[in-house]
Amino acid sequence: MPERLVVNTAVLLDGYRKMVLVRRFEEHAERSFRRGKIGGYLHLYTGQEAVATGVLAAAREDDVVFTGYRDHAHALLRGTDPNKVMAELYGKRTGVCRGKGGSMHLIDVARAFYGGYGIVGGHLPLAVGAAYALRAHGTDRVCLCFLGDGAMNTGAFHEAANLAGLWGREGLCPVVFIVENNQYGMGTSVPRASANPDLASRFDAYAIPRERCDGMDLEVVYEAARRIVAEVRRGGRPHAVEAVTYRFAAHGAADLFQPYRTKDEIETWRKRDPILLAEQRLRAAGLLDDAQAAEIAAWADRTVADAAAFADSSPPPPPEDLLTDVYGTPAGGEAAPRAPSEG
Ligand SMILES: Cc1ncc(C[n+]2csc(CCOP(=O)(O)OP(=O)(O)O)c2C)c(N)n1
Ligand SMILES: [Mg+2]
Repeated sequence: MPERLVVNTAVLLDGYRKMVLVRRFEEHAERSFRRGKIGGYLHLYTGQEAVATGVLAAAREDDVVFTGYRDHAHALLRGTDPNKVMAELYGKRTGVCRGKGGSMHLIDVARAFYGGYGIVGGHLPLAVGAAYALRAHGTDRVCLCFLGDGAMNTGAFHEAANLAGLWGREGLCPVVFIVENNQYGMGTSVPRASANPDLASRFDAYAIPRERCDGMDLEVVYEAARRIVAEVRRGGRPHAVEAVTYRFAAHGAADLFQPYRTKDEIETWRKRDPILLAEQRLRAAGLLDDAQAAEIAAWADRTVADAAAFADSSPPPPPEDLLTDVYGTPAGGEAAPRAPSEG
């Protein structure tokens, strides 16, 4: 039983509810993928819930968020309607990207959620550029940039981290890098892929302050994020946190046999399931009983069932939408290319 006191009742209880919703959402998404309702790729967040939940609870609504392709939770936690997230996975017109982004490319600009990227590390330069723009435009908004352990081995990471460190000297790069170290990049463990597996320390090369936290513990993540976000907002300088976590799910829905890890390893991490930890702590503090836990589970199941029904009954995008929302129309520039059918 965890000995720590509950540091923030509202955050822990609200975060617990949200983590249960994310877990149920992902479980349903996997079933739908197996039944052929979701095409393409599907990467689940199961096991990592405390990271995005804790960090985003510490952010302001107008702070901007970037992540990779394991992005369903980030969209849900940002407040995107679960119906629209599910419909996007189903490739339907009612999806948050009108059915043309899919699981890996969720974007909800109205909630300052800028995606959702399938190219590993591809979002890092964008996030750093966005952070610079936020400061250059005189705002005090910060950019929250989630990335995987694998993304740290891409060239884009080093370019982005270098510019963040450089611009940060002038207080012009308010970005928080949140490394979700879930121990694997596809089937390759961190020690097999990284010359220096101490991921947090790799930010030293770019003069970016860094730390590591327990990514399975919602309160620990929240407390770290609250302090870091406040500091980054104040100083306009980047900061990195490596959240040590684990994905219980396969890499993607096509990763069936997982020969790269043992059942024992998964079971060991499951003892620190972030939802279990939060639940134990809430119960120990007298903040949750069986009836409330059942009510939360039922609410999550209902929300997910409604989202699935909405997605199921929604139409796919019509063929004439093929090229809409693909290219922008630059101010004063040429219009977007027309669809072939338009001649
Ligand atoms: C540039 C690029 N290289 C390779 C891939 C193939 N790929 C997809 S996921 C992945 C692993 C990424 O691992 P990590 O960043 O740790 O994220 P996680 O899947 O653990 O969330 C790779 C190599 C890709 N999508 N993009
Ligand atoms: Mg990883």
